[in-house]
Amino acid sequence: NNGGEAARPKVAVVVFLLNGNKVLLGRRRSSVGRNTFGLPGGHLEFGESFEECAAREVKEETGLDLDIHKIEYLTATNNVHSSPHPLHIVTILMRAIQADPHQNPQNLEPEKCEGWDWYDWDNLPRPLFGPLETMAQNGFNPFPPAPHN
Ligand code: 8DG
Ligand code: MG
Ligand code: MG
Repeated sequence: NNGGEAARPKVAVVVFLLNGNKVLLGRRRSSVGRNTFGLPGGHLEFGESFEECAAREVKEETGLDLDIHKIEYLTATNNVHSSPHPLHIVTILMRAIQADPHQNPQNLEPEKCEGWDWYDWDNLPRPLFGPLETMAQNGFNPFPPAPHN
């Protein structure tokens, strides 16, 4: 399914994993967005909820366990990529926190990622993956509003 007559959009679920004022990012080795910094996440599997997919992909890619009661839907994007091959992907963006904030991310899919690290939202690494750069430029912020006193 590479964009021919019968191609259909795909669904991805990606995760803003928050730790204090930091977010987890890794430099991509996948062909789409190679060398850019992206979020953990991947394709929705048949029968999965967004939350299940978020927890599964984060576990597969980083070894980190999410607090399943604190995985939240934030927004969705609809992106058509033409290179390196045609790809139409609807991406569901979730927010999550770790079950154990002291767990360290592991690079469990090194063929797809150079490694995971925490970055300040106000000092993001560049280049960001295109759809994420667009969101950042549009003023999107994945952090919950500060509680007022
Ligand atoms: P899978 O085989 O594990 O299911 O997929 P993956 O290899 O982990 O897929 P991915 O490229 O990491 O993510 C799937 C798609 O999600 C990707 O092709 C484009 C879309 N996507 C966005 N924004 C982001 C982002 O910030 N990070 C990631 N990883 N994917 C994103 O639209
Ligand atoms: Mg992935
Ligand atoms: Mg994956």
